[in-house]
Amino acid sequence: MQIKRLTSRKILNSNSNFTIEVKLDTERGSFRGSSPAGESTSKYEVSQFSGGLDSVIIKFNEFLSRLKSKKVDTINDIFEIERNISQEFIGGPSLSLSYALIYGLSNDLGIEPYELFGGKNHMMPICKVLGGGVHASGLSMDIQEILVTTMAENINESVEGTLAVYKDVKEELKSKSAGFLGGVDPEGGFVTGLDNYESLALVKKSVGKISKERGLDIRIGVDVAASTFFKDGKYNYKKPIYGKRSITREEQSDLIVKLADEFDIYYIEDPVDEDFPEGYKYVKDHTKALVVGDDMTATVTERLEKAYSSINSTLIKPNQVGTLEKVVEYSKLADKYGLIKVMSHRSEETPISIITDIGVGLAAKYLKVGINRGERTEKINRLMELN
Ligand code: 2PG
Ligand code: MG
Repeated sequence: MQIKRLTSRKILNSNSNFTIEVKLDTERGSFRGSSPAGESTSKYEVSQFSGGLDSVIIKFNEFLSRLKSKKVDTINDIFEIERNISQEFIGGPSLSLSYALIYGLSNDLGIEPYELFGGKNHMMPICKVLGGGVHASGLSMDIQEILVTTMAENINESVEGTLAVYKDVKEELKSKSAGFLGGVDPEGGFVTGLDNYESLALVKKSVGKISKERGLDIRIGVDVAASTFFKDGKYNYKKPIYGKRSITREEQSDLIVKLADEFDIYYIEDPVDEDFPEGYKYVKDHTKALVVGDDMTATVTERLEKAYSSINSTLIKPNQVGTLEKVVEYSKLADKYGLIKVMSHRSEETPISIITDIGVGLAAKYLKVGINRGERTEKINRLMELN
């Protein structure tokens, strides 16, 4: 493939903030890549637009114009381009460029984007049902996310079962939760007036009901995103949980183990703050759950080298590190340590479904995504297409 023209411009993301889109023109047509952002970011992830979006776009367009006529024939050629991008563009600009190149190259080669990353591996969805934390502007529970997944082998069956839980939760909220007005957070999770414990109890009830109705093993997951409510050595809950509001790191680790036990939680992301690997390890050693690093690991290999033994699973969010070469390296390192990989959306998404292709190619076991809102459903629809 030969690059005819590359340009970038600003577009809106799904959470009413601007991001960058790169458009690639080749002999065969135009291909677009755009990058997401997160509301609850790790301190270890790259900044998306160093120095502000508008000035970055002006400078990045100069860089892009220098790529004119360049030939890109393999994913390694994309990695080579990434290596020549100056640090100020690593983040939103670099990733948007790489995504546009992936779409252009796969089209040129007559293959699907995931084939540039590996084979057609089986990936299952894990979907958000209730939203809290910063995603709900601090108006709902402290836990950022309650999610649902299934033990089904079939993707459509899993999506249908998850959707049934999502709808059942909505019906329950309509009838039982006075403050519920039907709203969802940026990832499609319902925003309620319930506290952490009540929220888990509500989802557990729907999970039990739908599991029975469908003969399907459905499980609960949480993204505690504990760093978001950790301050000065304490986790500060808005409403008491097991009678406590402000607790230490050790108490938090115990509390999560207790919740995991009571609600049979299968997936636990960021149970404690990002600088407390001992807490992740404690939860891993005292539950049967997947204990998932997100803020602590931030898709950065050096972070994973330090923390791998405290988790059994890791999120992969390409924009946390900003280049596809580093994402592929991270994925290999996760494999080396036998970790389960979870490809993840961000709270501020764009409409492309490329993370589904990357997850399938890299053999992630799960795709963490919303089951409502177009920018999320596009990614699930792509997953179902690859079923
Ligand atoms: C997370 C993500 C996605 P954000 O914390 O895992 O759910 O949220 O993009 O806001 O970091
Ligand atoms: Mg997270």
